[in-house]
Amino acid sequence: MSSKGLIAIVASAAAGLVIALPAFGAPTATTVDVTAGKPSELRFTLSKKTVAKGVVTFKVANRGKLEHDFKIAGKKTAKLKPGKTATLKLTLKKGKAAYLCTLPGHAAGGMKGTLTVK
Ligand SMILES: [Cu+2]
Repeated sequence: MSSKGLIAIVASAAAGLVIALPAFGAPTATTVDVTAGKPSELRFTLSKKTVAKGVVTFKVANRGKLEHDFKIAGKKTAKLKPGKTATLKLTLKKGKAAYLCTLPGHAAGGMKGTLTVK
């Protein structure tokens, strides 16, 4: 075989490896979009009601007119001004994970809920 042919084989094998790598390295990460303040001010809307146990990333967006935060499993975002976003990454265990907004009166007004972790 000519060395040119060998180079072509090695190059195509390398290309195959590059394509295959993302599949190998793909994390089983879960992302949940959390919208605060919409459809009503003291409500959260989560893109998922159930997640797999393990690392979960919450992408929190404040779409309301008041400040809000998002607390779950002992971790919380900073206070978010209207229009601001934050990311909260944590490991969840199997069970029920309660979430809430910690600003005074917000959870009592309905800004809370439960996420099921399977
Ligand atoms: Cu709030």
